[in-house]
Amino acid sequence: MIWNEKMECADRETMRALQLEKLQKTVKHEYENVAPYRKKMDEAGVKPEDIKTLEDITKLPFTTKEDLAENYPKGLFAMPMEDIVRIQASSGTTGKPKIAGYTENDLKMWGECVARGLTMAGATKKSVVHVSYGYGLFTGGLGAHIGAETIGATVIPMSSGNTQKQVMFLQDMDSTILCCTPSYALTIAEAVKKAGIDPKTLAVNAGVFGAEPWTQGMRDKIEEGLDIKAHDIYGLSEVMGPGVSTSCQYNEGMHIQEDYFYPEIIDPDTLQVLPDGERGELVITTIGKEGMPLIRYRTRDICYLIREKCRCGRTTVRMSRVFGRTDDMLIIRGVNVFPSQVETVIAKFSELTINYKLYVGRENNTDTFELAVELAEGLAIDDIAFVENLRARVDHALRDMLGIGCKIRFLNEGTLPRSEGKAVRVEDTRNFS
Ligand code: DLL
Repeated sequence: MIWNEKMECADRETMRALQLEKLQKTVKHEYENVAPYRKKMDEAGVKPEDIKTLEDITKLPFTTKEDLAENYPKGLFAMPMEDIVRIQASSGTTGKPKIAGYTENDLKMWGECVARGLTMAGATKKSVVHVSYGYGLFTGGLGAHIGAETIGATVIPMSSGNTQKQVMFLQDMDSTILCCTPSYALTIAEAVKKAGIDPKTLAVNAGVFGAEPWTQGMRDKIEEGLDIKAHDIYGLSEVMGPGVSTSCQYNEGMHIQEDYFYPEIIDPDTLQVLPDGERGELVITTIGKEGMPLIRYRTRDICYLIREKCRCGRTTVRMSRVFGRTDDMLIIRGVNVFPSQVETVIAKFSELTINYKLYVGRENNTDTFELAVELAEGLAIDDIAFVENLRARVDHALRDMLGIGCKIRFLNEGTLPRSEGKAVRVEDTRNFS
């Protein structure tokens, strides 16, 4: 099923014409109503009338996370407060939260985008959608909620936490679709197992997971642990929330809702637009938002674009999975390391769970790098011969993937704290100031 065939399967020409029209409208709206962005455009010597083709978008200045911080809280709102009907926010990694303001129409658009995504996971009016993303300022809970409501499904607003109760509701309410972070899905899968429940007996058959980077290895574990099909959903608060893109049943990238978001991939150093297929930083221009439109917003998320038509019939451009954020990238002894690379390695070892944590520090002017990871259930940490053999194999695989070595600390299963939202995978105690 496709929620909005007209938009999701539009031919390229129709989509591009619509995008241009909406881009021109957005740029004009932004120029007339958002003083800081008008200033940027004036400084760049570009006026709304200069946007004559979609390619002209590259004439426009970028918007960055710093712009959001500088104009905190409401400086980038493009509508008067009386038209803003909702505020959401995400905890910024640096100081101030990133605030987003929505008009009534923006909420409708959000519902539409998430409805398209949930439909990719098979949701219909008959579905029971169990939402275990956190509710509140975080866009996960209310975002999944508005999408499920738009479809007319039954929504269970669980929010995150109290995992035993999550399991009870999954079982008792015959939930068919689970929405939460991938790391929380894994926590729930573990709890299902611990409760002695065979996942095949649960009604849940699909999951819509996002809000943090995850690997194919993690997906396999979730799909197996809950006996479901796992879909990837992407978004960010300041741009809208979840639903910017979602993966369909073929799981070959996430379909971007292109009639609302115009994507570009840039080289984060040269800021030049990269061709399709090349990995770089995702830049999004919202072309349907009123409350807080963002033009050429640098997400810092690393991915690439796939332009070919998907086997599902949708024609919308897809983005690959997010490999990580430019700011998640660790530079250890001069080598770039993404936590997702470590996760890919760990997932290949059946002797390990996928619960891990990375510790980075500095001793005697050298970076230290340690991986703490749990042994799978039933494996003994005091079996020295086994553990040393495993250590050598994991070490080898990590060196192969990362190009640097890493101290490995094995833990008993169940030792690391379980995630209920976005997992915290890295503790970096180096002081860069
Ligand atoms: O995480 C919105 C969201 C909620 C998306 C629920 C999907 C599901 P923020 O808290 O503002 O918003 O964080 C946005 O999370 O820039 C990415 O770095 C990361 N992220 C979001 N979805 C994915 C995903 C929400 N599917 C930041 N894969 C983004 C990888 C993701 N990273």
